[in-house]
This record gives sequence, structure tokens and C-alpha cells, in this order.
Amino acid sequence: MNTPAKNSPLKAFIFDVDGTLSDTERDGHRVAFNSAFDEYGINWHWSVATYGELLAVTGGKERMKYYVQEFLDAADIPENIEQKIPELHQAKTRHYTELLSTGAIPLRPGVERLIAEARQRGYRLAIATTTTPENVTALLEHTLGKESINWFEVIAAGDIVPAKKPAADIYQYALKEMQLSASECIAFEDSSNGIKSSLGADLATIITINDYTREHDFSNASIVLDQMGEPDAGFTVISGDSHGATFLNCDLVEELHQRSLQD
Ligand code: XBP
Ligand code: MG
Repeated sequence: MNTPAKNSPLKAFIFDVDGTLSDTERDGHRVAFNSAFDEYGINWHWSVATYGELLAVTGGKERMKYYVQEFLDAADIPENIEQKIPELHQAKTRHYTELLSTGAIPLRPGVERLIAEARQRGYRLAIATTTTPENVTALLEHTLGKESINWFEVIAAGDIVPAKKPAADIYQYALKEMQLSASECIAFEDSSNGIKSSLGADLATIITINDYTREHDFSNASIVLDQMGEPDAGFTVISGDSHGATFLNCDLVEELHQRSLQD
């Protein structure tokens, strides 16, 4: 195994999951929420557009509460819905992990390649996400294979911290578990809640946008890309300097991290 570039203080890559590793929201989480509502005889249906608005709030249980509070008229609120939300959310997780097990939700372009390269260079890997832990392991298992779960020394997820993104807690938790300082790591995110969280933990952050997040404010990102890209199908740079690279590899990650220390 190679070791990270000797003159680079970068030691670990910390990945968000939803929207960053995979486009899970529209065709994964949203569909699973709707299946859970059907299962429980609740006549809610979250359209692609409505779900975009609901993504303002991270965490599935928190998102359902937000929907009840902000989107429903008082007369339409099902009785005792607050108490039913944990159970509804468990059903949603079951539907979501079943969907993942069909292989319906692939990784985004360049993710598998970058992770492989990072491992080869000896970088430590972690995950910081608001989603439920079993969703993360199901995604890894059905995309990179079951053994890939062990490639990530910390999977910081869901209710492990009380305050979800945009709070910095989940990244701070991952840093603490790895006993690394923020300047030794770099984060990969896709959303404004995500970058608020990573920047709140003082982490340099690389953004790959998606359809739900392309209008978000990423002004303090190290770079904003449409995707990580592959050697034969590169990224488009939305903002920042790719230093001549056409796809996101470890050399560019190291360069961006180095620059973040100089800023
Ligand atoms: C992801 C989320 C999660 C998922 C749903 O945000 O907000 O809530 O949408 O997962 P991020 P759960 O990518 O910023 O971590 O239903 O398991 O919460
Ligand atoms: Mg995300």
C-alpha cells in the first residue's frame, strides 16, 4: 500500500452519503417514504418537487414532522401522527433497504474509482451522514460489496448525535473517533446543509452537486463540480480551480486540501 504524499498533512477522506456517494433522494428515500405512507394507509404522496422542499430538513423522522407542521392544514393531520412517526420511519427504512438490495441505486460517477485510489494511497476513510446507519451499510453492500463496510473506520450516521446537519456535530464526532484534527481531513458533500456542517467542523469541502442542490450556496467550498467524473467522462467545474484536472483524483484532492491550509 502506498502512503499519502509525505509533504501532505492530509490523512483522511470523510464522505457524506445521500447525494454525494449516490443519488439516493429522489428515486430512493422519496419512494420509500411514499411506500411507508401507503403501507400505513396514510394518504400522503411526496412528489419530486415537494420532496425538494422537504430536503430543507435533514433526517427522515425530522422531515416527516416538518411536513406535518408546514405542509398540512390542521384538519388533514392524522390523529396521533407524532407518536406514529418512529414506526413509520422504521417502515420507510425497510422499504429503502429493500430497494437498495435490488441494485436500483448505483454510486455516482467516479465514486468507486476515487475510493479505490484513496485506499491504495493509504488514506483513512470515514462517513458522516444524517441517514440511518443501516441505510449506509445497505448502500455499501449492494454497490461496493459487503467487505467495503470495513474500509470505513468510522460510519457516523443518524441519531448517533442529537443535532443533525447543518449542525457540525456529526463531522466532529467522526473526527473525534478517528483522533484527527480537521486540518488532516477533507469532506465530500452535495448540499448546503452538508457544507454548513462540514465547514462548521472546519473541514475543507469538495462539492459535487445534484439536481436538488445545484442552486445551493457553496461559496466557501474548495471546489464545486457537477460530479467526480471519470478519465473518459470528466467533470464540469461549476466554481473553483481544478488545476488542469478533468476528473477528481487523489492528486486534485491533495492540491485542494493544501490550498485550503493556505487560505
Ligand atoms: C440525508 C438526509 C437523510 C435522508 C433520509 O442528508 O437528510 O435524512 O434523506 O434518511 P445528508 P433517513 O446527505 O446531508 O446526510 O430517513 O434515514 O433519516
Ligand atoms: Mg448529502
